[in-house]
Amino acid sequence: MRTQVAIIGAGPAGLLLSQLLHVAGVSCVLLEQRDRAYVEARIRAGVLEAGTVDLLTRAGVDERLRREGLVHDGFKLGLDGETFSIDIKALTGGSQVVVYGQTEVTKDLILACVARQTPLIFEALDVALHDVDSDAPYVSFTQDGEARRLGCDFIAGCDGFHGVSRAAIPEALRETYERVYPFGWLGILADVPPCDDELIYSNHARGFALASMRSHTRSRYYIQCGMGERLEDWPDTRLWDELALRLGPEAAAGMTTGPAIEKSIAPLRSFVSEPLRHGRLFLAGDSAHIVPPTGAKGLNLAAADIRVLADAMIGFYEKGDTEGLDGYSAKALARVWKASRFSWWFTSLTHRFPDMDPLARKMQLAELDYIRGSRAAQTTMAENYVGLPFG
Ligand code: FAS
Ligand code: PHB
Repeated sequence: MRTQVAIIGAGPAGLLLSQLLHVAGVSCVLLEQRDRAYVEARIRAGVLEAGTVDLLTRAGVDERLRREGLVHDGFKLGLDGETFSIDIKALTGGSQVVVYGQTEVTKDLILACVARQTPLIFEALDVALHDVDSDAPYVSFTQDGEARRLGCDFIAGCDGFHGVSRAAIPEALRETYERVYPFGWLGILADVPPCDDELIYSNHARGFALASMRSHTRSRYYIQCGMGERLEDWPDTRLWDELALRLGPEAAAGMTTGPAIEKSIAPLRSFVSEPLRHGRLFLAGDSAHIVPPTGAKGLNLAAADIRVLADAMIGFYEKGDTEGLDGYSAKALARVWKASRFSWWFTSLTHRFPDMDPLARKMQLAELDYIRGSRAAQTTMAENYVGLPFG
């Protein structure tokens, strides 16, 4: 087998890259270790920046998103049960975000792959990268028990945090930065109407809580939980009660409870691996960086990487231009670090840290109180939340 771009991983990054390349007439093959049902069942992000919607439009997969996505002009911040709004549309001169689950984005992109006959190989096992620093790289893998080889010009490592691509960059050439947070997020998905028409991020003495949604009839909630907590310690009733406490009486009054259709615990970390390129290998998305989900940046940052990488690869094939490829890592990392900073800051502002002393708690409450009364502070928050302009 041979293609122009071998893409490892059929998450949002790999799938989006494949469709942007398809639209530009560049051939690619996607290698995904899991089966389609597993990939389409993953419950993850819920908020799309306008830049991500633009990319999905360019890839020609925005029809259902525009029909079903919920356009939001703002979100709420809660402080021990009292909430105030951050009017992102007014504060950013018109920018909005769209609430549309990553699960749906993935399904739309896979349907486009099928309709356009983009070679998407599910259950591709034992994927390994070879000769990435030569001009003839290739990927080996196993399909239906058969050893296969995929020759290519470039490899896009879109295989997430636990993938194999990042390790194909020699350790001596890699610099990694990591912070593991002393808590996780326990999330619940339920077919009940949301408690508010906006998302609510709540800092409560008992811990952080987030009220989100997937539609007018499907809600997504999270609470901060301890590192060692187990799902079996959190029956639905206990989780609904805790959410009502942490989100406060107003949100609780609007809350409809119901059986979880999904419940999971995710660890939180900040992670960046530099550089994003080695020879003919380019990393994008979670294979290169992880942010705590507080700022709703993970999926959007993956899309932002792909925007730069797709333009660079298309520029190479259309004009023989290598400038975009040579500048990819630095350009993508500039945005990665700013989004990582915002995600770390928003997490620090809203979560209870086990080692937080009384002064640190007072500082946290003072910062929230300052944001409540400052247009300048709210503008800073809003412009990061909607996604910084592309340089
Ligand atoms: P992904 O991890 O989504 O995709 C990588 C793909 O590569 C997977 O399909 C995997 O099976 C495949 N793969 C891995 N190893 C492979 C191998 N060796 N060979 C072949 N294929 C391989 N972001 C937000 O913005 N908001 C959120 O609320 C949010 N919540 C999250 C909750 C959880 C539990 C997690 C884990 C992440 C969350 N994120 C959130 C971040 C998440 O949405 C990621 O940023 C997003 O999935 C990144 O997309 P990809 O880079 O494509 O990586
Ligand atoms: C979600 O709906 O899953 C979601 C929304 C906003 C966030 C994080 C997660 O900041």
